[in-house]
Amino acid sequence: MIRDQETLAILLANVARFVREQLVPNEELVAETDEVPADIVAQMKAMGLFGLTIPEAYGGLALTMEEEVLVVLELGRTSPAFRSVFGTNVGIGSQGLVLDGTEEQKRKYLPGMATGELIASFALTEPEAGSDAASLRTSARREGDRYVVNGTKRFITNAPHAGLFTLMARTNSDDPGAGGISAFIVEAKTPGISFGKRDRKMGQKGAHTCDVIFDSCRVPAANLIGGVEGRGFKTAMKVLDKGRIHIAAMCVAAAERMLADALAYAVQRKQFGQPIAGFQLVQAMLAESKAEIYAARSMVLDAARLRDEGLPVATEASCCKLFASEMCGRVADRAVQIFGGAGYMSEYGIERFYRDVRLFRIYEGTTQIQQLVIARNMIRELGVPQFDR
Ligand code: COS
Repeated sequence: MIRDQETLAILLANVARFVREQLVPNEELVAETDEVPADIVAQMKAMGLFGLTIPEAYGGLALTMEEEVLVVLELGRTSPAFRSVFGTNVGIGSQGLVLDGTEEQKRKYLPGMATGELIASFALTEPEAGSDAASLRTSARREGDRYVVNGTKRFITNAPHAGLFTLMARTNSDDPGAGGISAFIVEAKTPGISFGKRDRKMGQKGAHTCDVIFDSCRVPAANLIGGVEGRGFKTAMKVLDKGRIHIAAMCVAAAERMLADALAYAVQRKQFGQPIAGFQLVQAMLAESKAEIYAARSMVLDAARLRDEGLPVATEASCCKLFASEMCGRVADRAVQIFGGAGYMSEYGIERFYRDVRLFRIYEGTTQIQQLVIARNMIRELGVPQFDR
């Protein structure tokens, strides 16, 4: 739902200019140094990017899902690592609190997240609990006015920079499933938290992940999100519904960028006496990519509008993430193909995108998890008794 077309247009134009003038020229530097320069992070803060989705009352821009998607469609036209700097504050790191936190919790933590002073990470995945998130083992045992947390979280985006974690941990050891899980806000400086070394990854240099280890870490009971035990898994799933639409928009934007680069290359690169864009087999790759991007863009905007209307969008979010991330992978593959030998060479940049976008099919739920969510929801909607749990 777009609230004010004029203000949104200014924001989108500013973001597009920032991407074009500041981010794109620094893509290679970030890939080489594995760091986003501090002055770029400072500009992101000044533009309010850390607080895109945080309610205005806590200092954010309170974008609707549709507005957020439109911003991401601009932001994503560069290396995905740039978005990661503030991505967890906009999405998975903050939204548990926004959706289910108490007023007091929001007042304490959201303003810092909105300015970017506090980096928020989402700590769900564990060494033995990836796709099967409900099987997580990190425990939070109540002792007086504290919970004692023990366990290890894995591949946690922005953990090396985090000021706090939205942590999912098991408060009820008698319930091994989703119902035994609670969500907490845990400050990164809490004694008992330590960090693994930074993971070395296939791509997305400049975006950092690592293990987070909780060893008898004592978290105030006041930091139980919403103040109620056993709701953490649902909080995580709701956060991921939103996150999956956001990531799908990232996929569309990255695919648009790769296609633009491939098209620009195809019209200047000559073989057999003419630009390769004149050959129908190359045109087929361009056209397939264009059509698929258009389909994904339409899906993402539709799902965003449905969410803004307050409708449940778990199925649509998974459809978007499934289709857009797979589409992005196909476009990346075709873009490398259109570049030919140059596509394999680092200096042309397209192989870097090819590696960077591979993650889209994996994080915030693999393609296979999206398929499972969609099909299970379809079957449930039928209400056939033998499929009832
Ligand atoms: N919104 C609100 N509630 C939801 C929900 C959603 N989108 N999805 C599930 N729930 C609820 C269910 O309704 C159920 O509650 P009840 O028992 O009260 O009915 C509870 O959560 C458990 O759901 P379910 O039984 O579907 O859980 P499963 O363990 O069978 O499977 C999947 C859940 C596989 C879908 C989940 O674990 C998942 O998404 N895994 C991928 C995790 C992921 O994306 N990780 C990426 C890393 S984080 S960046």
